[in-house]
Amino acid sequence: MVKKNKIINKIAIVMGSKSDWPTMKYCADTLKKLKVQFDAKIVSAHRTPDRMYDFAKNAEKNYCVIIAGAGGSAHLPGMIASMTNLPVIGVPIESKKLKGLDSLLSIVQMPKGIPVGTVAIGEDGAINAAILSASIVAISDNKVRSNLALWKKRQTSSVKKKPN
Ligand code: RP5
Repeated sequence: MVKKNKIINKIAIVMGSKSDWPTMKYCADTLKKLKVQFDAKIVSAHRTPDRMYDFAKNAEKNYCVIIAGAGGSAHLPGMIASMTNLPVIGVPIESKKLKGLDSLLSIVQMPKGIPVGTVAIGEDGAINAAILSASIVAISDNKVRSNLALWKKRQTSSVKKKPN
């Protein structure tokens, strides 16, 4: 994202509730490891609709990617995607009652025209959302590109050839 010839390489992590933070913290921790700048905020589609509107309408001024985590009737990623041109990655939070299947289906089944890139339920999805957003930042940021390459190299070398 380029603003007045300045590249914006900051990510926004938003979540519907404080109760989503234990999952979304994996996302934040992964971005920290990759040395990608981010802000984390609580923005609820249902409980704070004005905050959501204000965030989504102004996000392009400060961010290049939005990661939105939500659980249950998880409308936050899709509603934000409807109000911005930034890429939106949706993280389905593992809900208590339906184990996150409700969150996954709410986030992934967007109508054509309003995409949300949806990752796996819970911790794995939160971590992958961070890596995916870092890949987007890496298109225009060489430092993040090399951090990401190193992180992947370390991951590969950590896989043993034998189970014992
Ligand atoms: C969603 O409702 C949030 O994203 C959260 O996953 C879920 C439950 O929220 P709390 O009742 O725990 O605040 O909006």
